[in-house]
Amino acid sequence: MTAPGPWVVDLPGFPALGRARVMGILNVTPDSFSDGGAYPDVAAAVRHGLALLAQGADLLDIGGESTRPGAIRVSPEVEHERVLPVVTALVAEGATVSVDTMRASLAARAMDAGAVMINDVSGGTADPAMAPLLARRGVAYLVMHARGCSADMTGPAHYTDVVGEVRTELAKRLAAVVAAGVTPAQVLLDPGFGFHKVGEQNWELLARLERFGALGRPLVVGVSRKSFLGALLTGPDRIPRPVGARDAATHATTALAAAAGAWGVRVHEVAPSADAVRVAAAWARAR
Ligand code: PMM
Repeated sequence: MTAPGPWVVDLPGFPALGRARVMGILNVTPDSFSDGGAYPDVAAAVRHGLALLAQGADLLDIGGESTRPGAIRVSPEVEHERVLPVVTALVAEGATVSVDTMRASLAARAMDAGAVMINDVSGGTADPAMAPLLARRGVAYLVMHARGCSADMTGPAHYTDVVGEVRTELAKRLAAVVAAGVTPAQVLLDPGFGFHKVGEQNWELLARLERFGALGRPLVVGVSRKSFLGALLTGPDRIPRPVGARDAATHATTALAAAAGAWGVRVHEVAPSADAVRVAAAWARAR
């Protein structure tokens, strides 16, 4: 892109593509809000991962612990059992794999199995061993903004300036992981849509992505199928658009985020977003 956001930079293991990347979501969980229970065994999960790659996913984000509002944490053993065989199989198929986990024990084993990114929705706060581990391994570390755990997603969602406060809090998380030895060049940042943000707060963040550019790191946007899209598309019957019918809106946000310079988008349905990132890059090149 000739008009990139300042956060479009190379990361270890991820040479520049000239466009935003599409991360295909693979939740190996019985209870994630949109695709929970969809892949009951390793073979089904691997098949879905391969389908996402065939649709144009640049990388897969594999998670074994739901973070939907109200979710209760699973044991490390259960999370390991769900995730590791799927990571191993998809790495063997040549996939670029990110693992969505807050646990250093799983992150370590996933990296041993070939994962090249760790996506930590707690931004390094859930497990004090996570940042030092990433510091030793040197792989890409996606640090997301949240204000606590998923048990209560709305209680902490009080902001007077959501963009400014999320940016300041993300800057503090970045400084904390760097203090633990992570190099800034490893880090990607994510405002954490829906995580302790409600309704309009998500739109304000999406409309001001460029303000996160000041943090100097690549930005990932994860809004796929989230409830603020459902609320936007509430029908005349006043029923929010159900989770399974929010993909078109998701792809519209992909184009907006990519045009704003995001490094990547995290989506459930890949193919239309793979087109949308190319549209955004062509648009940006022609500006
Ligand atoms: N959202 C979810 C899970 N993991 N990771 C990042 N980096 N950003 C997100 O917005 C994010 C995430 C929840 O959505 P899901 O249950 O559909 O995966």
